[in-house]
Amino acid sequence: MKLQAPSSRILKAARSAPKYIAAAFLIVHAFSSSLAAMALARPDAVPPSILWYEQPAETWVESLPLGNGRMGAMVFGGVNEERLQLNEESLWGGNQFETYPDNFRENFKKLQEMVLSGQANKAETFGVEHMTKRPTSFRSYQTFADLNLQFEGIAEVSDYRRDLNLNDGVATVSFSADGITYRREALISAVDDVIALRLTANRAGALNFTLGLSREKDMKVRATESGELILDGQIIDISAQDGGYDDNPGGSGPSGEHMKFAARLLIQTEGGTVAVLGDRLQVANADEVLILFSAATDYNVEKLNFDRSIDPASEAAEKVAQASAKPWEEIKADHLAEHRAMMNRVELDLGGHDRSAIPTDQRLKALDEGQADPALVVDFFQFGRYLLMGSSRRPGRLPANLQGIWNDKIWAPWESDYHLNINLQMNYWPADVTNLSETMDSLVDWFEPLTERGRKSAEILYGADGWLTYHATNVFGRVTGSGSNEDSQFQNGFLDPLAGAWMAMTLWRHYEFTQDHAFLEAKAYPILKGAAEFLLDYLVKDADGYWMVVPSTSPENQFIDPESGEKLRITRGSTYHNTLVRVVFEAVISGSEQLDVDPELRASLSAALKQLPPLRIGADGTIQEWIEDFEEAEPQHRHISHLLGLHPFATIFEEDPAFFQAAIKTLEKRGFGGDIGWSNAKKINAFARIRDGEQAHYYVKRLVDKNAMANLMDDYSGGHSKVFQIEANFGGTAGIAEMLLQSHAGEIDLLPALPEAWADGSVTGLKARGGFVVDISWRDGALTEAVVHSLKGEPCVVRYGDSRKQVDLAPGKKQTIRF
Ligand code: FUC
Repeated sequence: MKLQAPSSRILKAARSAPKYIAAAFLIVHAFSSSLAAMALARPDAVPPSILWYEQPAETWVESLPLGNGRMGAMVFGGVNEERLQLNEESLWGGNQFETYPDNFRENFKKLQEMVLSGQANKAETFGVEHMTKRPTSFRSYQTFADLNLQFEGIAEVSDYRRDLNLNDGVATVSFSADGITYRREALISAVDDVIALRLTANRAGALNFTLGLSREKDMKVRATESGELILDGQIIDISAQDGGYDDNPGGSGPSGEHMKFAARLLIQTEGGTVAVLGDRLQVANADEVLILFSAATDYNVEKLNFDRSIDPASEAAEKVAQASAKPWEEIKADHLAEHRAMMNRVELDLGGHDRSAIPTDQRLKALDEGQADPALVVDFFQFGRYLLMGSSRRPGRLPANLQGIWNDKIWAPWESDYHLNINLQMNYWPADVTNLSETMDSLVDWFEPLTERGRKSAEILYGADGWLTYHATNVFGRVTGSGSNEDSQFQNGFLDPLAGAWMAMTLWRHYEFTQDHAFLEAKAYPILKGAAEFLLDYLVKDADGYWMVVPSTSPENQFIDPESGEKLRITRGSTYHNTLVRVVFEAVISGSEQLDVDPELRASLSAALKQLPPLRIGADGTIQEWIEDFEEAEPQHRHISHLLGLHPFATIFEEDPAFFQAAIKTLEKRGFGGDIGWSNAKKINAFARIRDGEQAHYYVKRLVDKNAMANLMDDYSGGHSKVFQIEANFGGTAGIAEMLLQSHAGEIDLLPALPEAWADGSVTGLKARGGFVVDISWRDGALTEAVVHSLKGEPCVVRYGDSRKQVDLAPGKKQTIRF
């Protein structure tokens, strides 16, 4: 049996490393920012990534995102009407509740027997009928409000420009009219936790507008003489029977008076006047204006629930009051310093011509018409990093959801929830490799209490130890199966109690990158251990003596049942589930060794590992998705869950050519898979692991060209649906990094999948497992040199093609390597 990364050279070394202490953590972090500063000081630094347009956004998917991890804004840049659509990370409809189907344990046993005795079609019908319960789903993440500025009579506009500087985190709109040049700058500061909008004009007294906050429901707003807008609200959920809207046919939970929320806005002007105009403010003849806004709810992540001891109004008011004591220049300077310190850690140059003088939407169009534009790929890469910072970072305490933090609807597609059968995992693929490790903090803040709730679920539903969570969950920590109706609740939900275990592996990878033993001990290991304990109880021995997941499924894909000819999902021991059991057990074994704890558990897991069903190759030469060589109902299905062992895990690898070749065939057979953004992103990563730069690049182009909308956010379905889903942005960014640097196989692997289109280039600041930061430059498709910076003093092997070099560096030291 092959072990995954824990058996690698990097991690073998890590096992003998001394326990990590908090002081060392601070030193390493200080050091990594000094590395970032070094990278910035390069004389040939590439220009900043700027998305820019010659016209205002007409639709939401053209507007430009700002985010500080807790609040988000989409800036439209209209001339006579400026709109900022606003979000706060925790504002959800609904409340905390679970749906436990009646007699679940009893019925579960019956279901297992049906599956084990080959009655899959009967089992599926039985499950949908007897192991589901209404309400099958939950309510949605909601838009917070709109900030609207209404100007009058600005006409004959020239020199219009709207841009988003990713390196600054500032959106700017500027134009001239009637001899006056107007300028608006918007940012969301993580330092002051406010949204700041600064308006100027180059003629005194030229700023005249009204200003208001609006929301479809559940709030009131009041303007005050001192230039404030006071917004107070509480989400009132009305049941479908009473005429309320419900997006889910299976129901979305109780009605009632739910989350409280509030916002405070303060306007400060130089010159002119501010007056109350109904529920709006009216600014007349001002020279300069600064608008400060902050929003809050009574949500408490530690409780995964409302907390009526929190007063959102005073939280929002306090943030605005504190920021208002600072001049704009200071707010902006503090924001720039904080934002750039994270954003500028990675510089990427993929060669090609400088096309930054062409607006982004025109560059996208030219790309579609066949114009090469590697620099636009760089913008897309950096935009993914920007979005992750904007939606998963302190002061935020929640992970990036299906839309990060940006949603303009009261009921978003898929509730904009946390989806754990690919989406939330993909959100965090770029976190460590693109040097944004602290974006993991907000994920962990939410995930840890979720696993506590999942313990109750494991006990009630299966009488099992440990914890579980299913494929869809929310800010209230939902840990019972969810789906839009009974069918989905069973098929996507209850059939996949391993979705949370997959997510837990994200914490393990974070540990592999950071080598942060304190994190391993306090967070990753206890969570993974709970996942393994659940799995030990959940597995059953089949007639062949294998430990099996029964029932099992492969996310959202169906096979043709050879008995009944029906399309089914229910089976035993899918490759997806078998892979997850394997990697979780291996991680817990490795973690327990490194922490020197739980020898008995380690022994049980090691014994179970030897009796997991083997990976199988089907008659057509592809990796089998199911334990039997079933015919796939949809051979090009968007999910490729049977290749988790290729990526993100490493149980299918080059040195095992039979499975490696089968993985290639599997990818070829899947083909486009409907051109879903995240599926294309997944294929970039998979082909990068195959070391096939051309195929990986093909999917990069597909993603940027077909799936990215005018603002570079991902269109879920091939550029036509205009439904934003964020994970393809994140998966694409991670995939581009994966083409340039890999470290899953115990080595630092340089340029493993470099395509011809990126013949000359460089990247600085990517991270590798084992505690390394790596800079790489290349020319004519060949490595010129790499610089390896060691953060933790672990030994490592650096690979380029088939050549390898051993590198031993003390913490804080670096070495230039040429092959
Ligand atoms: C998974 C995917 C869908 C969609 C949804 C939010 O269920 O299969 O394509 O991305 O998540």
